[in-house]
Amino acid sequence: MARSKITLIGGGQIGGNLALLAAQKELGDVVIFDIPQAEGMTKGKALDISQLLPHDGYDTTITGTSNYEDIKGSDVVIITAGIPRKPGMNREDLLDINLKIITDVANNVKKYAPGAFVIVVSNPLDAIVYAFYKVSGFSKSKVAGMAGALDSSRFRSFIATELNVSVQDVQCMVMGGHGDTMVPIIRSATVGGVPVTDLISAERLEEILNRTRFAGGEIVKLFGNGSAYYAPAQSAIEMAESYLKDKKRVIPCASLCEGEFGIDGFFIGVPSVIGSNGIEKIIEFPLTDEENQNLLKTLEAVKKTVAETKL
Ligand code: A3D
Repeated sequence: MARSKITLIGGGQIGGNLALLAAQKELGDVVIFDIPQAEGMTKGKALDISQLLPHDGYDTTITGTSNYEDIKGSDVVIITAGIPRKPGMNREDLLDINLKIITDVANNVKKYAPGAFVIVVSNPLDAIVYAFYKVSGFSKSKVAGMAGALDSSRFRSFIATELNVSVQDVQCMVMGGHGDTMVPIIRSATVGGVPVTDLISAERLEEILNRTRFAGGEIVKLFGNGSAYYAPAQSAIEMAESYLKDKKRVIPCASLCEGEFGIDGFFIGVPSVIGSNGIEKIIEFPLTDEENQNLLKTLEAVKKTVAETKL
């Protein structure tokens, strides 16, 4: 069987880590694409990663390029092209620049990789994934935004640290937009099957939730020049892997809702089944009144940023 082809549009901090993870998981051959000014960097990263593969015997080819022809026939395209946040910026501050970039990227992905499953990571996520969908004309099942996977894993890591238990046994789902209005579904959070609400006080849980809401900003402040990249890369790879291996994992990601949870025409974080047909299904379930209200709040925030795209 021929190897799959994974294209990374944007070879910066997340892009480089995506290449490493895709290679180490042997998901397929990897192409790192970036603008001509950054072509040397993509080629350098490709060489550097290629040279670590013999240690554990990963068989994959990694190339760097600034020529869109090289992305032809990609099975998966992960987009991180754009600029990240600096201290004092919120995700919405990135809209103008990243919107121009995603328009160019969407036109080229449409031309050279029309059959790919596309995972958008660039911020402001909910608006940029919407813009990609509108400009590319891809079917809704082939476009998803990575956010909920990261927000959920942040929450899971904080809970595991709090209780000194394995992260593997902590489950939780975060819905909604990628931003301060994200909606963690606390009643779905469990530790080894035990509801987290039986293990952690309501006050302490609220503190952990707040830390989750601002976890991206916490890292932006510490870095001083850029945003998180290890965990975002891992989260996007989880989505790509589920698609390429038809795992049908249930991952919270920004999927186009058309009536689900009462939302129509917007990408928003919802539990989604990812298999070889892309976003195969959104798992809908009844929300409590409070969760519903919080989801509506997040929808308002998403609508506002999407309106600014004028698409
Ligand atoms: P960075 O290291 O700056 O990499 C971005 C890369 O995009 C750079 O190498 C640029 O040269 C490249 N680029 C710019 N314009 C184009 C273009 N037209 N075509 C192709 N490549 C281009 O940033 P990063 O990797 O740290 O972050 C990338 C994006 O992900 C930013 O928008 C972040 O805000 C976003 N991000 C999202 C999350 C989510 O959870 C959604 C988390 C962390 C970062």
